[in-house]
Amino acid sequence: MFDALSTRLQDVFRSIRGEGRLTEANVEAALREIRMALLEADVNFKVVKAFIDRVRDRAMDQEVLRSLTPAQQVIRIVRDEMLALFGDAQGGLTQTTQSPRVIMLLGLQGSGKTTTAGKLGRWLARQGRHPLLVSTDVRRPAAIQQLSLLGQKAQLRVHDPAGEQDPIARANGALAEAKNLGFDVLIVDTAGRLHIDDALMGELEGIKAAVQPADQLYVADAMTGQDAIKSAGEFNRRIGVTGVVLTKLDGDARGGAALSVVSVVGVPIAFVGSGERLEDLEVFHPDRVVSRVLGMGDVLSLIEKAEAAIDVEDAARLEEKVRLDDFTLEDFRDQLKTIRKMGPLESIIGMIPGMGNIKQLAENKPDEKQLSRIEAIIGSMTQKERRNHQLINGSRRKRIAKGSGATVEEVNRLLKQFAQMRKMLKSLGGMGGGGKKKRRGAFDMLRSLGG
Ligand SMILES: Nc1nc2c(ncn2[C@@H]2O[C@H](COP(=O)(O)OP(=O)(O)OP(=O)(O)O)[C@@H](O)[C@H]2O)c(=O)[nH]1
Ligand SMILES: [Mg+2]
Repeated sequence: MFDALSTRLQDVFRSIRGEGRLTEANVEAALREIRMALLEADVNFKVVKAFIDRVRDRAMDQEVLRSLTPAQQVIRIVRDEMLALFGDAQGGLTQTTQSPRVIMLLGLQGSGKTTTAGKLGRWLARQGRHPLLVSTDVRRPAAIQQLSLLGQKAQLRVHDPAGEQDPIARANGALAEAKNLGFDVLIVDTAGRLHIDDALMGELEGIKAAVQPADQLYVADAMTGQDAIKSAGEFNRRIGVTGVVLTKLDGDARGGAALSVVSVVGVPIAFVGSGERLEDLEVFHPDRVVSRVLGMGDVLSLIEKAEAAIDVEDAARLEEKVRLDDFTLEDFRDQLKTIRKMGPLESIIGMIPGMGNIKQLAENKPDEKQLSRIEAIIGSMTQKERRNHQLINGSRRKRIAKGSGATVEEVNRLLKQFAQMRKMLKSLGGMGGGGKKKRRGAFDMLRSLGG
């Protein structure tokens, strides 16, 4: 989402790094470029002006200009000020002792409220919480059913008294059920409107008064940019908003909305949604986003994704196999599956520092289709072959190629890659000497990418 902004800012930084000494004119030129980049990324113009003024104030200091590393200092100032745009608040839910904790989702039509309800439920369940979901959207005919389907998919309980058409009664009923059955979170989905209208506000006020949510999350479609933020302000004035969920950041939203929310609305970004799937929800971490925008990679998010996808016991078993030189094509296939669970390769590559803006990577990146082909080839091997790749001679290669619709060259290439990977894993495993302490070696490897 921040690709264009990120590329432009990195160009500016590269050009000032190229100057041995920085003059006021250099800095002013860089600031002009940064200003344009932010405006083009759809950051609110008032926010941009205040931001540039603050950076200029600090960067024009003679101490900065005459220091030995003026460019680095300017870059650090930009980074600090960008972080300051997000205030002190971190993402996630508010602190509360309320039990059950009630989370109410608000927002315009189609912004992603219902989807976010399902995602949040899954996210909470994964942390050992017991969420109950309820829809109060009695306006759109299929809305209640949509939440029930999502609940089924995420294996979450949805409160749905058949025939109950009063939003407040539905919310009250859900709260009572949560208390009776021991659910510790209640997620209340609400109806959306195309525009803010008094009927909707009245309804939301009623629900709020009935269930008294600890979190009132405003769900905003990032693709609508500044408009989304304007309505967030209106909802905040009339109902109250504790945090914003920015959805659809996977699309071609320019991301500027994210940099403007706190300054314009005065509430933190709690979560971001980056896809239609239930797992496409992340707690918002300002520092990571800023690092990403400024091209410092987003290794922490990458590690979290890896940790969510990789089972620790599996990882330990795998390391043991590598150590014993017992890593087979079957394991190789499992690894591919794990990588694919982490999401589209593009988004993973984008998080690795220094990789985000390598242009030719776009052409050379291993694509999803290739991965499916590899899986197909391994799939048409016999179990014996998968467990002992050395068995796979010429005639077996031909048979495997035929069975998977691949060419013999493709099979050869795969076997060669596998042999290389095996060797690489072996040498990596060898360095640590194995043993229990190196259990999470794969994560350490990812971590080391950041440092
Ligand atoms: N690409 C993408 N699509 C999303 C995301 N979040 C939601 N959507 C899609 O946006 C559409 C609308 O989502 P809903 O969750 O139904 O939105 P809503 O706010 O509940 O809509 P109403 O109930 O009609 O007000 C659906 O097609 C979702 O799949 C996201 O983060 N990325
Ligand atoms: Mg909905």
